[in-house]
Amino acid sequence: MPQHTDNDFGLIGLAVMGQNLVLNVESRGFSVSVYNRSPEPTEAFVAAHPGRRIFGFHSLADFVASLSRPRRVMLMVKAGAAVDAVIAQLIPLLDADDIVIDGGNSLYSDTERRDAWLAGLPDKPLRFIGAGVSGGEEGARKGPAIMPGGPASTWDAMRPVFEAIAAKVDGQPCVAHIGPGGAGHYVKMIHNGIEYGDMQLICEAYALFQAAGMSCDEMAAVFAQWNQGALQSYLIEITAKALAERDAESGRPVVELILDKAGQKGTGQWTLVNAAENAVVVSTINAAVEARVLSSMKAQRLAASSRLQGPNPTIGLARASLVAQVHDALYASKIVSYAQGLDLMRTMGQKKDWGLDLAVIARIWRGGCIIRARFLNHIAAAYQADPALANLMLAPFFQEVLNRSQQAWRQVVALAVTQGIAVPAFSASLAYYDSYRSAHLPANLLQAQRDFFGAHTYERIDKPAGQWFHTAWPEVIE
Ligand code: NBP
Repeated sequence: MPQHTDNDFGLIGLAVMGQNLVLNVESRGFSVSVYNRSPEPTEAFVAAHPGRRIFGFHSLADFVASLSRPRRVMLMVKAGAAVDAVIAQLIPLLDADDIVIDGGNSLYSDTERRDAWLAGLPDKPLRFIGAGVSGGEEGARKGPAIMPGGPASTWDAMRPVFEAIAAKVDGQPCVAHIGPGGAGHYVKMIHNGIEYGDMQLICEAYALFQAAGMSCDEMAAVFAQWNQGALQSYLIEITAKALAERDAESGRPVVELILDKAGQKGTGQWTLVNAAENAVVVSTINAAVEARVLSSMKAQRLAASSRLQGPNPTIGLARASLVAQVHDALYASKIVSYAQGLDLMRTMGQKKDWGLDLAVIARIWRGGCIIRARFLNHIAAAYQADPALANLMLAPFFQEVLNRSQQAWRQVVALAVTQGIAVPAFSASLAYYDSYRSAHLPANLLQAQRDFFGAHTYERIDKPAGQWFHTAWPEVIE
């Protein structure tokens, strides 16, 4: 393989994301050194792209030696132990101030640990960036959304490359310095949680349309039409395209041939764990993660389907009314899902003192990433107008949409419940909306129960806040 030194950028991990990122970086005028643990992908990749300034190495030492200083080495390897293994191999080869970037889907707390590890190396502190990269294969090649976390000085050193390779919306790159330490990977985790919510909400709309007897082609036309309006987004667009796709062998819609068992890789679950740790409600994302879990229990569901009773869904509503109502339910639920994800980011950002700018985060999510959508312009505008916004639902634009949509949303959830169609994300979102807008909740009775069995005390509506009372409740005779 041709050797070349003084290259601008190094990338380790030539699976689907790594290869496409390298092609992207090289196409913006940077020379790139590449290395992969097993040598075959390196050989094949370099051979497949002759004439490009991509240089493959079979030795990590040669790879490192081929880079200009400070070296910029990006890892696109499997998240978890592989990242630690590669970093440990790199440390003896790098010099102080070289920059290591982890572009995989690492857990933010692992990123914080690695940041401290590299910054704390006694003889030669290294700089570390944990960068969330979203957009899948196509995004990596043409322009992903990038969420880098780490010291501001390291961001400055990486900025030219990141801004060159990121997606652009209205001429602005879909990348910005998110914050220190694990902030970038954290924001990518929330992005993925929100992605889970968006996907599940679309699937619930599909379930209702299916129950109403709509064909995949009819549904594809509805989603394509929705993609021209307020719901315009990458996920709605690919849903329309997926529904229209026919199997070459049988001529049937491909979607109808796919087994209804969803997979997941963990970022949705991480979001739930973090939400629980911070006592923030992410019920739409929770419903989405749990819907995937329940879908994966195919054998149990099949067995239960002949034993547990429910109605046979019949949706008599006129097609146009159903489509309009489901549109509104989906839009309103989506607003709730984003409100919850943003609330979690705000809470965690404050706790960690990350200085997260939610307007900037919404802005960089507008392009390149899986949740890219027109809708994000309104979120960016809402946080720009009011950075201290307590909840997205209260921004004037979203308040108006929710007030306008709530009736149809209720009708859709009621219809689904009476017809026995599970719509966990629609219903969880609506319950959040109704709880959040309730001046009074039944938690007074809950406090009575807590005080009854545990003397946990309660505040009273007729006394100043902060005064705590206990009642001598009657004894329970067993
Ligand atoms: P994978 O996540 O499938 O990882 C495969 C790569 O990791 C290969 O290059 C492999 O080398 C390398 N690797 C492994 Br596995 N263990 C290693 C070790 N101990 N030492 C060195 N290298 C090791 O690749 P991917 O799908 O391209 O994703 C890369 C990262 O980007 C992941 O963190 C992923 O979560 C994230 N991501 C993926 C997508 C997507 O759409 N795929 C989107 C956004 C983010 P080998 O060839 O020698 O086995």
